[in-house]
Amino acid sequence: MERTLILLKPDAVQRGLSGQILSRFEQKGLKIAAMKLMQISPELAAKHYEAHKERKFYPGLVKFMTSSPVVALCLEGIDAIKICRTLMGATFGADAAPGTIRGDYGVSRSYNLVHGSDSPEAAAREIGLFFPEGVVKYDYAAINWIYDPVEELKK
Ligand code: 3AN
Repeated sequence: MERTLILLKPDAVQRGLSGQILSRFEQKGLKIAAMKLMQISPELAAKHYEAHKERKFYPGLVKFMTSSPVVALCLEGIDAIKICRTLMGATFGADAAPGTIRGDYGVSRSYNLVHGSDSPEAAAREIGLFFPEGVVKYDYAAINWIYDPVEELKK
């Protein structure tokens, strides 16, 4: 099982799309391992977007991400990182394919609704930043119907 950090960005929350976007991840078969509505501090934004510090768009990105609350999620599943990024679509709504979250709900080159970790290393780092208290451990009732227990869930 792999974990990933997903953020429903301020535009998703303010446009009332949080539920619909979360549904897409849930319906695909990802388990919610942690979830909270939170205001990102400038300090947390700086840590989260450390890799983009020198980019021209960085100040605008931090301003946007700290302007209003986000829904932070830790999602879990086999290949969760890749699956979530496929569901999200290309970075900008204008380029993202129909059927993806960004393709269906947005057109902007700045407001792109959702963040998803792009590697296992980034996921571990980002989950630690947003959920320092840890994730919630529980048995997911659907798991044996999402995956073949013999072929896919065997240890
Ligand atoms: P993705 O979120 O698809 O992995 P990255 O990693 O290339 O995209 O960029 C990180 C974030 O920085 C994006 N989610 C987007 O919000 C923002 N971003 C990237 N490029 C630009 C840009 N040219 N103008 C404004 N924001 C940008």
